[in-house]
Parts: sequence; C-alpha cells; structure tokens
Amino acid sequence: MKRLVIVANRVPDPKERGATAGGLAVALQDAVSRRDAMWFGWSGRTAEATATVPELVTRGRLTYATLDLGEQNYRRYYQGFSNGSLWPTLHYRLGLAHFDREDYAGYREVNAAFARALAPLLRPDDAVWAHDFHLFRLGAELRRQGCGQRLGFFLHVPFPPHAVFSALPRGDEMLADLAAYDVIGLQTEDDAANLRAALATEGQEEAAGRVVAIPIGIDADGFTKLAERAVEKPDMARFRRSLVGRALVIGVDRLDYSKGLPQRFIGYDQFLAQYPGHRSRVSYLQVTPISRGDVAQYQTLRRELDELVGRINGDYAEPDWAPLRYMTRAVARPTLAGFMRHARAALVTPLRDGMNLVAKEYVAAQDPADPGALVLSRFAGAARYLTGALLVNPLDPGEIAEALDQAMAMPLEERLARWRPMMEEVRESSARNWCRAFLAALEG
Ligand code: GDG
Repeated sequence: MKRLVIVANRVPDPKERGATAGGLAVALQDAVSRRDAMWFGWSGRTAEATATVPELVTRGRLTYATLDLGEQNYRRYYQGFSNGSLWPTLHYRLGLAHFDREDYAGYREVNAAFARALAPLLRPDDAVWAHDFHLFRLGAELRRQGCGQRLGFFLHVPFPPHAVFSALPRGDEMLADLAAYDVIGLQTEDDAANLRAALATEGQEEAAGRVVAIPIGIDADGFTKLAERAVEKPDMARFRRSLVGRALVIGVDRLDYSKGLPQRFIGYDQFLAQYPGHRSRVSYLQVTPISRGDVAQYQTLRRELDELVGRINGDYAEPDWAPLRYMTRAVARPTLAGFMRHARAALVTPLRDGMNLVAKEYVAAQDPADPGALVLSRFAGAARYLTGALLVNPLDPGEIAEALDQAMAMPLEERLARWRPMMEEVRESSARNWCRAFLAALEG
C-alpha cells in the first residue's frame, strides 16, 4: 500500500492517545494505523522565523513532521487570513470578515513554506491528503516544487454560494489554486454543488469535475463503549447525584461564533419563560472550551455569553437550582461521552457547520433502550444525514424553545423511532468509511 501523507494546519502531539486526541486525529486513526504514513504541518509553536526544515518524530509506521511558524507568519496566515477572512466567509458571515493584503500574502507564504519543506520528504508514489481551509494553495505550491504525486484536499467547513465567496478579495485566485488537486472533498452535496458552481464560474470546469461529497463520521461503536463505561465511573455518579433527578440537556461546542451559542441561550431563556412547567425540572449543561482566544471577535463573544449565562441564571435560579451550567474548560472525552449518554436532549444549533461531529457523537452515546432527542440546526451538514433529529432554524430562538419542549415531552416510542435510523446512519458513515472513500477516490 502506498504511503499516505496527511497535511494539516495542526499536527497532533505524538504523545496524545485516543482519549485526548482531537477530532481529525481520531477520524484518521484507521487510515494511519494500516499503512506507512506521515503527518505534516505546524507544530503549534511560534519562533522568530518560520522553520525551513521540519522536526521529525517517528512512532511505529507514522512519522510526524512539524514546522514552527514565525511570529509574523502566524499572525498573518493563521489569525489574519485563515481565521479572520476565510473562516467567516466560508461560514456565510461576510459582516465578520476582514481582508488585509499582507495577511493574504502571509497565507500564501506559509502554504509555500509548507510545500518547500514537504517536497524533499515525498516519495514518488505517496498519496498526499491536505486538510481544510488553511491549505487551499498547498497543492499549487507542491506542483511548483515539481511534485507529480496524487494530491487530495478535504474542506471540513461549508462552502457558500459563489455570490458569497466572491466577496472575498482574491477568492478567484484561491479557486484557481484548488485546481491543482486531483480530488476535492466536501461534507455535503450542497457544499459540493456550491464549489462546483464557483469553480465553473471562474473557468475551472475541469476541476469542478473533481469535487466530491464524502461525509466525515465518527467511530460509532467506540464512542458507544466510551459512553457506556463512563456512566459507571464515580465522577459520573457524583454528577448524576448533583442533578437530583432533573432531566439533563447537553451542549458541546468550541467557543465559536459559528456555533450559534447566544441564539441558543436566548432560545433556552424563551423555553423557560414560555413553558414554566419545565423550570426546576431541567438542567442544561453547556461545555464550551475556549478556542482562538487571542482573536478579538472570540473575546467579544465570550463576554456576550458570560452576560447571557449570568442573566438567565439570575432570572430563573432557585436557591437549589441553577438552570444553566456553563463551562469554558475542555472536558476529557470519556466524561463528555458520559454526559451525552445521560442527557435527555442535546442542543446542536450552529448557524453553519460543515458537518458537526457532536451531533453524531450524541446519537452514538445513547442507551438503545432509552435514547434522548437531538435538536439540530438545519444549517449543520449533519442535518442532511440525521433525519430523525428535531430540525430548527438556529436564528429563531422561538424554534429552539419549541423543539426543546417537544424533546422533553417526547414519548419513548417516538424517541426510539427517531433514534434508530440515525444510529444506523452514524454507524454507516463512519470515520473509517470516510477515509476509505476519500482515499479510494484519491488513489483512483
Ligand atoms: C470542524 C468543522 C466538522 C468539543 N469540546 C470538547 C471536545 N470537543 C470535541 C467534540 C467533537 C469535536 O471536538 C468538535 O467537532 P465538530 O465537528 O463539532 O466541530 P469543529 O471543531 O468546528 O470541526 C465541523 C469537523 O471539522 C470535522 O470535519 O464536523 O463542521 O467546523 O469531537 O466532541 N472534546 C473534548 N473535550 C471538550 O471539552 N475531549
């Protein structure tokens, strides 16, 4: 089997094991455990200047190759263009996007630096798989270095209609850059259709023919086991006691404006206001680890959430009941699985999301004899696949309130009828199948 070279903005820490690894590392586990592989990207550290020679660490058949980023490259490529221009644009949030030519130059510079450092490490028959919005240009830069290998690209986030994307200055150049890849993967047919149309509009018809929709998934059975085992642990027993029989509602999201958290909190506020029968009977736990904390928009969002949490708890709390428990620290993956299993309902209401793995994890964590209900944004890629969810428009807090009331009152038979096909789907479109389908397309 050919060697697989994964390129991503971040490379997992070789010391990380399953339980702590991030989403992409978990999803790619199957692919990298079966063949020789290399994982190339940013080390997560900054230095005075971007490194030209990667640091190599080998663990079994997998080699980690990482580069430190220069301070200025980090600010321009990562904070500036990737997080400040591309992320909001790809999530349909033009009002939050800013553009700076120097940031864009920094983005191209880092894609070129990655390619220069990677090219000498490549073997002629390697398959190269680049991930996500940080690396639109990597394929074109590898071609400039003379690399003739098969090059694949997967965009984990949505791709908006061309009318939105074209608002991004140099968006046309970025689409032309994508044409260097042999396979271009997205999460849903809607995203794939948007990208194909955008490529065709920019005269890249041939590249449009190389766009495929392949949904990312999770290791469903692994997550079910994690959840089953977690509920037996003493810390989960203590957590359950703290609920004193109240139904749990769970939310798990990185602290990001794409996740619709203020709207969700306002929806929960309306739920308590409009359906007072649920007061004192429900406890909503929101786990929201801080991400991109050095970007101003994320700091503003954090303040907004702090204020909403304080107000909701202030308005409704009883001396022995807080309606909303809010954590900005990350929780260990097994504990998260335990929370999900115990929760009667999950609120997954992003304003836009490529897929949203939390929705799939919630489904996998459920007790097959007594599953909970999933309230899901119609603008998450997962909504295309999890048809048993209660779909809501996340911009309407009233819809969130109604769906949550419906979830809390839902009889067991309906919960079962909604959950079973979703569980089948989560098993079917697994992380393993995602990898295999993409690699089959890449390796032709
Ligand atoms: C991007 C796209 C697409 C969250 N908090 C904790 C924690 N998590 C884990 C979740 C889940 C993962 O992080 C988040 O994945 P999502 O898919 O929900 O969202 P993004 O991070 O925005 O991911 C998205 C994804 O890429 C994959 O293609 O689905 O659309 O935006 O696994 O459980 N994990 C731990 N502690 C936490 O506190 N351990």
